[in-house]
Amino acid sequence: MKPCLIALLFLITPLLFAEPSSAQDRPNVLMIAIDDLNDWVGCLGGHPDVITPHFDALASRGRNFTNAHCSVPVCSPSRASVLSGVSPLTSGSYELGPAYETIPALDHAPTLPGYFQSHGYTTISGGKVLHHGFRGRLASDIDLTLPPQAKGGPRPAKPIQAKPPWDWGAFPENDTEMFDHQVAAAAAAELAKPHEKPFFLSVGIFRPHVPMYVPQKWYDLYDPDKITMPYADPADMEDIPDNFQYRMYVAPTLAEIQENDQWRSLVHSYLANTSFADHCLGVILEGLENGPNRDNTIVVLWSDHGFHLGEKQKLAKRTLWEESTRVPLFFAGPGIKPGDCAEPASLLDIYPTLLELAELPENEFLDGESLVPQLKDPDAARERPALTTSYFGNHAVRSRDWRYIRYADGAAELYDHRVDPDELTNLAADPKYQSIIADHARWIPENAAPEVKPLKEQEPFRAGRL
Ligand SMILES: [Ca+2]
Ligand SMILES: [Ca+2]
Repeated sequence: MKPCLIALLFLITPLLFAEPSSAQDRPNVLMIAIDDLNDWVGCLGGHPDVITPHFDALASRGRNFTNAHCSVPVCSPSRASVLSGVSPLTSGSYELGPAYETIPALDHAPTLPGYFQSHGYTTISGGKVLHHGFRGRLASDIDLTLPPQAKGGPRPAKPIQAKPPWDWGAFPENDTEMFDHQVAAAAAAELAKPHEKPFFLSVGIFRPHVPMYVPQKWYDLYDPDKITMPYADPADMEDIPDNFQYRMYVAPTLAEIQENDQWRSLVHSYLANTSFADHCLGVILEGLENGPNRDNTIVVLWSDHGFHLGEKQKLAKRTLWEESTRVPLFFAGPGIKPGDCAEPASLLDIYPTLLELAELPENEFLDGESLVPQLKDPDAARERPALTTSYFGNHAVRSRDWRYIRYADGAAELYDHRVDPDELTNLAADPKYQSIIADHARWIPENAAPEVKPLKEQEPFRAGRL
């Protein structure tokens, strides 16, 4: 090469790579995904009895987004939206079934780890991050997959309470037998090591997802006779449209659980499983704390959606109420000062936020909006509410103070969270709130993508499996 060309290359190279720092100087990312965890976390105040010291410690050393919501209240589409940054309203993925790599709108949308990898990061992943895993054309997005490769086990030889997956109880004997504990320990070992390149480590904890099996010691944290039961007065249902009732076909109904006198035991189990998930978080964070990456790692923790434990006569997910949409969302790490933020946030915002924190360029697919202004100042206002969609055409719009729900048939609900955090009084029919409704309704999309149907081989996911 001629000397003048070399000189020219030296001149233009910094322009070609207009990113402000070299890959070597970029922060690591630790992304922790919890499965089916609602706001029953100490620092979110969703349940007065829950014991979650590690969630609370992480939230208090970073930004706790107390008004964060999923874009779809069910596993696979929620996770596909977080990992692609693409809204279900763009992708058409509203239900269990279509895997990331089978959704046409995501054909060229890089996964979050894949995008970091293409900018010089080592990618490590373990446990349930994408619902169907990083497979097919996504397999190369992950450099190192952590053991164990199976999810959610082990399971007892015989059901304890009910038919799996809707079973729960004390099993196995020790934490170290739990797959979640094993993946947490493997992640901790990676976090405790020096790495040559910056890393993007994603780890998924399966509990409190059903079947809710955890060792007895987690049940022993709670006295089942003294735990606070969710508010589930049938009268709460009188002021809401009934068009969403028939959808809840996967989980048992509250009435069935109550007939079998199992409701208290189920709530006890969810608390125990949540405390076990908290234990796994503690294992992961201890690895980070004791290693060389502590001061240069951004931590983001989220759950894929919430969970009903009897509120509005419901168990599980898929509704457009607070129990189903609200999730923990914390960011911690270099430059992030502690404090709560009550502005609405969506899990879709994780992707653009991490890109901005790591000083990587945005890509063209992202539907969310960076939360960096709120990481700098928790009082920085956000105009955009959090939008949640469940099945095609049903939407919830959550602003700082209000939840507005509109179903495909036009039926609506409106709740004032300043005075009604449990969403007991539907104000949608009251003429004095019509301007509030109009202000929220303008966020409901006119042209949501039609639903992507699952591939034939994925039909079992629609047949009632969680
Ligand atoms: Ca889930
Ligand atoms: Ca009501």
